[in-house]
Formats: sequence, structure tokens, C-alpha cells
Amino acid sequence: MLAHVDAGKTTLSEALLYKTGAVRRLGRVDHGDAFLDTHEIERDRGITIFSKQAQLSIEGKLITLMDTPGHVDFSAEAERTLAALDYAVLVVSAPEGAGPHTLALWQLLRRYRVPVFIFVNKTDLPCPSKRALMDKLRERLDGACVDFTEPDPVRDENAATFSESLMESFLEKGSLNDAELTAAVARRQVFPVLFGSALKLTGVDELVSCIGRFTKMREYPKEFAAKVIKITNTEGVRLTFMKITGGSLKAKQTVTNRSATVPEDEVWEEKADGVRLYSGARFTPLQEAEAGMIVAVTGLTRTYAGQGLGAYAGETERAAEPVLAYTMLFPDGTKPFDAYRRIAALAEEEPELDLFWDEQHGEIKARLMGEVQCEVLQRLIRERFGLAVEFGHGAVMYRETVSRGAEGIGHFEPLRHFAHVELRVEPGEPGSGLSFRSEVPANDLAPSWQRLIMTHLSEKRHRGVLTGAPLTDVRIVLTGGKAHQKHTEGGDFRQATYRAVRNALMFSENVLLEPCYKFELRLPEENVGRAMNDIRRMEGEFEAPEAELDMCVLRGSAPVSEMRDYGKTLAAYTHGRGTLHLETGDYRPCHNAAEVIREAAYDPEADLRNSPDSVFCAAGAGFTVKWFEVASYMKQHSAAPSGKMPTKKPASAPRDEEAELRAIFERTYGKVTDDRLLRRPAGTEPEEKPAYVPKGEEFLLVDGYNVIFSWESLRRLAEESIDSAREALIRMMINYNGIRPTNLILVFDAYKVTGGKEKVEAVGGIYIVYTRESEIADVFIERAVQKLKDKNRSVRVVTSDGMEQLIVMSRGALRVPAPAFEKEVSLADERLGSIMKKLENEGKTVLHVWQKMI
Ligand SMILES: Nc1nc2c(ncn2[C@@H]2O[C@H](COP(=O)(O)OP(=O)(O)OP(=O)(O)O)[C@@H](O)[C@H]2O)c(=O)[nH]1
Ligand SMILES: [Mg+2]
Repeated sequence: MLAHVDAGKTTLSEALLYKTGAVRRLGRVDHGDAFLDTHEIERDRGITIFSKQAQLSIEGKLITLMDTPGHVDFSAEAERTLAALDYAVLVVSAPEGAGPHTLALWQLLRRYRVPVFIFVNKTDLPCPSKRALMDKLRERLDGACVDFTEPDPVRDENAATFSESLMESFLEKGSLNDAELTAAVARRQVFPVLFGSALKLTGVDELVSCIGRFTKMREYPKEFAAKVIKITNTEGVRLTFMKITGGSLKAKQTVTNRSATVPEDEVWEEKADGVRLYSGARFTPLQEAEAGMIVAVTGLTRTYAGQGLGAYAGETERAAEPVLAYTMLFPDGTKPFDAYRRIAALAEEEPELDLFWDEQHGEIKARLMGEVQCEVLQRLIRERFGLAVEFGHGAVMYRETVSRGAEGIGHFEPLRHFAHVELRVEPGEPGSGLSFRSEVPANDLAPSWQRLIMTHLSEKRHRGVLTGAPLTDVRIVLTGGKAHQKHTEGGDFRQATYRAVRNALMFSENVLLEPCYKFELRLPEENVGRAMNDIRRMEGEFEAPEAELDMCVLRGSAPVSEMRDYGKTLAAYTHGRGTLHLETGDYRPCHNAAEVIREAAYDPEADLRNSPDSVFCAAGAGFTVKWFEVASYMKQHSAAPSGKMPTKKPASAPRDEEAELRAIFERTYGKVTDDRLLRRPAGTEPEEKPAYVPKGEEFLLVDGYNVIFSWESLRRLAEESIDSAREALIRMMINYNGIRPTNLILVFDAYKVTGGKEKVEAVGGIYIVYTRESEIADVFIERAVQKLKDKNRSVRVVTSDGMEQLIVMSRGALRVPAPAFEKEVSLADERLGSIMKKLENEGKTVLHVWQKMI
């Protein structure tokens, strides 16, 4: 029984049980005595929270009826039952029609290929005509929705329209028989639609007879198989609810998760102590459960929702994921970590609860669907653990992906360990999650190591480098790897793999994604204008408003962060007449990414559990090489003592930016015929991979004022005094050059100084050029690049000016955008800081370093 919240699932279940004689007294949700709303919280709130089952029989067929919750906060609970269904009754409320939640359920039913009967409920209330309702269902759900309350000839003709075989049979005989219709329903070619009122018991008999006539028992294989639907804890007993999908299960039988896909060290065997058949709150103990039944098994401790057992072992399904994380607040004196350990037991019963320990803040966070679920949990925790918890305001769960990928290297070689991994990250389709494959021939790296790397890639919740949010929609391609005959141990590849992913992300263009809601807003016509304005302001989108009954309906999507509290606003300006329905939608690029990233204040290099750096070994000791130096370090030490490094240079990742600049270049200067124009000078790395190049080979030209005006910190300084900004930049360049020695030329425009001559100073190991009168820095740089290229020097130019970049590129120099350079400089700065600290610890004075550097 599936539907939108309050559509009448539990009431209809009650009516079915009553009409088929399974219960003698008709209970009612509103009176808190429904057969299936058994839990105290459910009776108090009048909504279903946990899915539950009842047994009934129609025309000799034994049927297990599952009632599910309709509230979006519990949609994972409803979704979990889908894998167990043979047929679904989709309840649609006649006054409201098929809204977004119904559509979401419809898609799930399609995905799980479940045949569906539709019951249009609450026809006792004012609602559109049967015909109008049918039209809407056909439009919004499926053309093959057929009104089964029509006389048989009409029904048969309508049903035949959607299947060739039915049409043939219909044309031949002028009608269809039950077997033909039953088969069409099972194949999802026809969706019978019935109408009625569960509360007034109309249309219920018709539903009963329709289910009796047009369903058939599925055939199951002989070998034992089962699918775990959920885990609950009733009076201290752990119950594993499972659908038997093959053979049978006897009490005291041994159950195992053994299968081809489960690694040997994770295989378990446990005894199924008891097998219970539940109906409402009561159960009957069974000696043996047969295929098709849904039973609760005691004695199993290692099962989890979504797990397959026996012939189906290893399969899992993914349920709707929460987009909000709430902090749990405890009364004074409670140690959060102790509480966490206790409450974690609840998390296995409620897989969607998804608790995690936030180490940084010493807090328990719970990923939850919304406030109703918070309330329910609060009660459960109080009942089970006697703990009074509160929940803070939910934080939006962001994700990260890449818009341009890159290669990454992970090397892990502390003394007597060795693993080396090279891979590439590529942007994937939105919603595709993470996928992994290998491009490495078996000759280059043994398949067993490759499989191990693949396992490490898929086992980890990879984090992005912008905010540390989970990574998604990315393809990870293994491009190289190396093991050591003696020194490689299991864990080494884990280290190298994780580091390689982070390393690649540091060089990628990363994008912050935010969750969006699909919404349906119903409100009086006079408020539509206001609503549209609000949605635009929230960066949402919507379709043209539709009139339904006396209300207007707006459908669309908007960021969760903006719309989550909109219900309150809506209630205020519509005086309680407007309703807002929110459904979890997809993830999209975040509308206020800069702000979110700033607030997260995440430093990917300080996240030591997710380090992008590598560990190398020299003179018997392991040491860390920073992420941006790994590639060049490897090149320099290609014959490292512990084994030969791969020397193969990985193919370059697609460079869209390059293509874009090329296009602009061509628009400006005409077609580029000589490809050398755009090629990098041989032997240099892309600018994102600043390579260590000894002094004497590389020149770095920095357009001084341009940098000052594009770096936030310097710009602010410049507003007060341009001289101090210039001095600050000079100091930064000297420091940078100390850490990354190169021939650094810092160029400042001085063309406004009348009579000025070009002036060059050597300060602290760098050169500072003040251009001559009427020569701007661009021109100087262009000239310098030309000269240096003539001498075959490699040249990098730091600037933020698009035009200048083009010119520079046309001369064959590498351009470094000012923001990327800022990152390089600040990294060098940190490095300097740690060197100074180390020296200070060793008792040397900082002055000493400075002198040495200069
Ligand atoms: N007028 C009318 N009211 C109905 C009908 N069916 C159910 N209701 C009422 O609608 C409300 C919700 O009914 P439930 O059966 O709890 O709905 P549900 O789909 O189980 O709701 P959740 O389990 O919370 O998703 C109750 O107040 C019912 O009395 C009907 O056919 N007509
Ligand atoms: Mg219910």
C-alpha cells in the first residue's frame, strides 16, 4: 500500500482487512485504534511511521499486505518495502490528484518493475469528475491507466490499446478474458484504476474482487533465497524482516551471507532461532516459512536492510538519501561520545538515520529527512535509552564534483612498505555517483593488485577538496600502479589509492553541489504573484501555474537551503490556506558556492585523514612530499632505491579552458595554422602542476599591479596605500622565491612617471622591474617573453588579464592565472612557516634563514 501522506493507505488497509474478514472490528486512524498503526507515536500523531504487515486471504489466495508511511521524512522506509512487493496498490487522493510524491513513487515502482493497481480514494469529498481524474492519471502517470469500473467491453477495449497481443485477442474475440488481463497487469502493460472511499467503505469490495481476479502467485526457485527488508527491535529482540524469494526457511536453520561477491573473511553463519509471521502487532511462530512470505527472523545479528541472502546474497538497494544533517544536543553532563555509542544501536534499525560522529566538533550528527523524523527519533531515544536529546537546526548536506578532471598520484612508501597508484578523475553524468574502471594492462600491474585498488576506490566515502563534502558524479580511471615484490602489504594500496584520489582532486576544477527540492505549491490565486517572486529570489524554477479546483498549483524546484523553511512564510501570507509539498530532488551546482565554501573554512591539506600528499622513502626513512611536488619529485628520483618508478607520462586530461582560449584567440587573430603556437614548451608541466625547476632554466614574470588588484588581501591594502601593497607583494615574492627558487621578475608599471627610465632592482633574490615612461607592464612582459623564448628558456607569466594571456600564449609561454598563483604562493608561505618553526625548535634563529635565503 503506497501513497502520498494522508491519502488513506492505513484506512484502506483497515477496510480491506475488515471486508475480507481478517479483522472483525473496523478500527480508525483518527480514533487511534487502527490495526496497522500499532506504535504509540503513530497513534498519537495519526500518521504511519513504520511499515507494517497484515495477513488476509482473498478467494483462497493468501496475501501479505504491507502498509507503508507516506510522509516524505519516512520515504526510505517505504522504499525499502518495494524490493519485496509482488503487486502495489497506489492510493491517490481524489481531491488532491497525483502530486510530486505520487510521481516519485511511480518512478520507483517502474524501477522495481512492480505491477500496480490504483485506488482513487476520498471520492466522498468534493473532487473532479471520474473522467477528469482518469485524464490526469493518464497524463501524469501512464497512458495505460485503465478505468476498471467501466463495463467490461469498454474496459477491454481501453486495455487492448496498450498491448499488441491484447489488441489481437480483442479484435479476434471482441473481449478479453481474466487470464489475459492478469498477464497484462503482471507485465505492467495495464494499470487497473478503481474509485471509492476507504472511510465510507465504498469501492472497497470492487478492489477486493479486482485483486482476487487479476493477480497471480509468482513462481519461486527451489533454492533458499531471501531479501532483508528491515531490522527492528521489539522488546529487546532483534528482528530481521525478510521476504523469502526462494525455497523455504525453517526455524533453527543456519543462515549465511556466503556468495561469490562476499569476501571470505566477511562470511558469517548464524542460526535462525525463530520465524515469526506478523499481522499487526501480533505474530504466529512458524516451523517453516515458504517462498513469497514476509517473516521476522530472530537470532540473526549481522543482517542489514537491503541485504540479499542465499541465492541472492550480496545485493543491496539504495534508498532516498537525506539532505539535512542535524546536530544532537544532550542535557548537561552527558558525554556525547558515550551517548553516541549507545544510540548507534538504533542506527542499524533505522538505516536512514545515518548517525555520524563529527570529530571536529565532538558532536553527534544525524542525517535526517526532516523535522518530523527528528521528533520521532527524539521519542524513540527517550523510550529506549532514557536520554532527552534535542536536535539543532539541520545543516544542508552538500556534495562535490569536478567540472574538469586531472591526474593524480598516490605514493606510499614508508620504510619497508610500498604502493604506487596513478589515476585520473573525470566529470561524470549528474546523478551517476562514482564509477571506477582500470585502463592498466594486466602486464603492467597484476590483476589482483588492480582488484585491490578498485576495492579501495569503492569502499571509501571520498571527500571533495572544497568543503570536505562527499564526492559524487565522478569517474575514476586507474592509469598506472606499482607494487613491490617484498614490501607491499595490504594496507599500502589503500593509502596510495586514497592519496591519489585526493591528489587528482587538488589539480581538478571542483564544483560544489547543493540538494534541491521538487516542490508543489498550492495557494489561492491572489497569492501566486508573490509566490513566483519568492521562488525567483530563492533561485528556484517553476512551470506555468495550473488551476486545480479553486486553487492555483505551482510546480518546480529550488535549493533546499533556500526553501526549507518556506512553509512558514507561505502560511503567513496565505493565512494558512497555502500548502507546500517538498520532495527530495537532484543535486545541482550550488547557487551560493563561494559563501558556503568560505563558511566551511575547510583546508584540504590540513585534513590528515584525506591527505593529497605522498610518502617517499630516502636513506631509510619515510617523509612526506607535498601534493604539488609529487610529480616533479618522482621525475627527479625516477630511479628510486626501492624500485623503479613508472616513467610513463599519463595522458593529459581534457583541457576545456585551453580550447576556449584558443577559440577566443582565433576570433581575435584569425585561424591558428601553426599548432606550435598553442603548444606547451617541451619539458614543462601544465601550470596547475608547478614543477620544481632549478634556477637558471625557468623564468617567472609577474605582472605586479595586476596581481595586487586580483588578490583580495592586497587589493584591500592598496585601497589604503598603493605603496604598502607593492611592498607586501615584493615581500611575498621574496619568500615564495626562497621556497621555490626560479628567476622571478616582478614588473610594475611606471609609465605615468614622466621622464622615467626603465629601472631594474635585484632584491632578496628576485628582480623588480619598473617600466619606462609610456610602456605598460604588458608590453614589457611581451617583449621579455619573446627574448627569453628566443633563448629557449621556459617562461611562466602570472597575470589575470585575458588579453595579455592570449598574447603571452601566442609566444609560447605558460600563463598562470593570478588566483592559481595565489594558491601556489600561500602554499609556499605555509611551507616557509613550517621550516622556520622547525629551525626554531632546533634552536636556530629565524634571522639565519632570512639571510640564507637572500
Ligand atoms: N473523507 C475521507 N477521509 C478519509 C478517507 N480515507 C482516509 N481518510 C482520512 O484521511 C486521514 C488520513 O488517513 P490515513 O489512512 O491515516 O492515511 P495514510 O495514507 O495511511 O497516512 P500516512 O500513513 O500518514 O501516510 C484520516 O483522517 C482518515 O480518516 C476517505 O475515503 N474519505
Ligand atoms: Mg498510514
